[in-house]
Amino acid sequence: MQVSDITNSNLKTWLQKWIDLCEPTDVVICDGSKAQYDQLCNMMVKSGAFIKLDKPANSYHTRSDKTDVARVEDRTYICSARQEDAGPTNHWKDPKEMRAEFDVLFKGSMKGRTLYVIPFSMGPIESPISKYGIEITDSPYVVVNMCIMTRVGTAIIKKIEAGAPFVKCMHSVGYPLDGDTADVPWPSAPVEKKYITHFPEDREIISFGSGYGGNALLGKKCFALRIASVQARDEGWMAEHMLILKLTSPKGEVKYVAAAFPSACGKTNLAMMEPSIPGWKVETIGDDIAWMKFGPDGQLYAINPEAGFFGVAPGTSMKSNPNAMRTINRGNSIFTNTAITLDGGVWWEDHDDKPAQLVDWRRRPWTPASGVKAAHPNARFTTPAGQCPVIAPEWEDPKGVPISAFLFGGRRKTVVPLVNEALDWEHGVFLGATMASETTAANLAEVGKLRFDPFAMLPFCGYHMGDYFKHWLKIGKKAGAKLPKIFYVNWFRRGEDGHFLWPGFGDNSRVLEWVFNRCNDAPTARKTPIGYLPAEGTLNVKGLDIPASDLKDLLEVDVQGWKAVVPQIEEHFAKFGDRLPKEMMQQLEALKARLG
Ligand code: O2Y
Ligand code: MN
Repeated sequence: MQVSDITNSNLKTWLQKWIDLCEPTDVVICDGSKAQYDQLCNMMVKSGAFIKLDKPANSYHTRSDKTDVARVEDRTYICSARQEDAGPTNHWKDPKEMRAEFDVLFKGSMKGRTLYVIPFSMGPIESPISKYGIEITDSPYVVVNMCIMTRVGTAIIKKIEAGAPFVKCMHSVGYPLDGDTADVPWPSAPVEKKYITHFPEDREIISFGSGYGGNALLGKKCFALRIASVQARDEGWMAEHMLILKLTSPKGEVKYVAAAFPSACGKTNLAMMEPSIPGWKVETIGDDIAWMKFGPDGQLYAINPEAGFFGVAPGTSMKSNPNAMRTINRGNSIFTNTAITLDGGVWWEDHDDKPAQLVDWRRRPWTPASGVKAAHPNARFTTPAGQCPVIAPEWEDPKGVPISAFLFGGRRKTVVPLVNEALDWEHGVFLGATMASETTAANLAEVGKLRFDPFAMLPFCGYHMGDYFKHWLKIGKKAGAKLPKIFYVNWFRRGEDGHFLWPGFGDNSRVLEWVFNRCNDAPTARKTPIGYLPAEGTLNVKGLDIPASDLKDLLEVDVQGWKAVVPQIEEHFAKFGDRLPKEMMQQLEALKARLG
């Protein structure tokens, strides 16, 4: 297929505008085929950008530029028409000024390169919850990653030709090959030229200068969260930074749980967890993003809009996440910024193997005595979700799965109990709005200082966060809605000597069991000033070697600790000014009154 074959004038005009501005040597429309994927990987092996691994099968390794290793929040902007609509938690740029700057930055930015057009679907192509996008990019690395992370194919162009709306996603690494400039393995632009921008009113994304992860695979954070959160607000659904898991009880009863945790809090591990309690089963629907719409029965139905996992490699092992390791080991994966072994495999910190010699992510020889990390801490694997051994058979069901519970959580050494059920929906929204982790304190005065990350959406909400809280409240008021129950969990509580009070990993299934039973209205909770906590003896700790004093600390209300947190919540809420829904302050006042 060629651009001249496209009849939809909106799509054709948009493509032609960028082709004319970027001046690529070639234009290729991606068809999502294995042949095209293999051809691009082979081309990158030839150019030195990719190394073909001996294991896992059909897998590749690549290393980024050392300055282009993660999402760049400082260079991420919401270009809404009015600054106040971006809100206090986003960087903002005037859309007209930003577009004028892009006219200069993109001029000739693809000289000497191929411009790829990637038609993709977020979610199963035929799902009423899914949405379509077209990403233009000059990075073959982005193309092959998008082929794993989304559903790519010319069928999407047919849908657009038939009138389906689409999100416009424009990307360039910002490294033209004009004059004598030679190509490099990982082209990118200096940080002051990097821009990850979102035009919410136009449903458009423009990204310049970075080839890495969330900056460049535009279906993920840019579309599926920042733009989709705006679409969800306008259309009455939810786009959330949540994993989705399927929980089956020993009796065969099934419930679906969606959980929001800040980045790097173990969402992928929880989504693929192996329960330690007999008879319970966890299967995966998604590990990062949930799109949810009300079904005719009033329940919220969720899909995973992605088709792959873009997981953090360091820390992933047979102990922390055996099913992620098994997924990767089935092959067809791309490893970015990991180390490589001398026998053609990959390695990262906390990997199960203990190699004596490696090549690190900076291409240097490495041994355990080197004194530096072999893999970059944000090294990633990109791997197809469909080959996860515990992927639920219904993970691509177009109608989605009905959600029974939402879990929120952060990393809290103190105060926050292991599990706490919201008193009602509005209280649950308050729990989401006050989600926080402790900062790693540089000085003693900062100990206990919280970094708030409401609903784990701080870097990902495409509009004013006060309005986002309002949207959650509105969802709770939908007539006939059968809403999920809301819980706040904390796997990271520590004792005074610093030891973890809760073993975590597969034992988190014990908390899931309590949540499951509460969704069936089991009388296993006691009402406290902060919410419903497990009544004595109702959390399954059978076979667990945990001191009674640790269990007590995990499940009691630290009244003094909560009182100390209140001023930080007040400071956090003050940021949202008059866009903070009045219900949030009422919830805070009610909490204060209950604490006494
Ligand atoms: O650094 C990046 O670009 C990746 S960020 C990411 C990737 C997968 C899942 N979640 C995240 C995140 O930051 O929440
Ligand atoms: Mn994430």
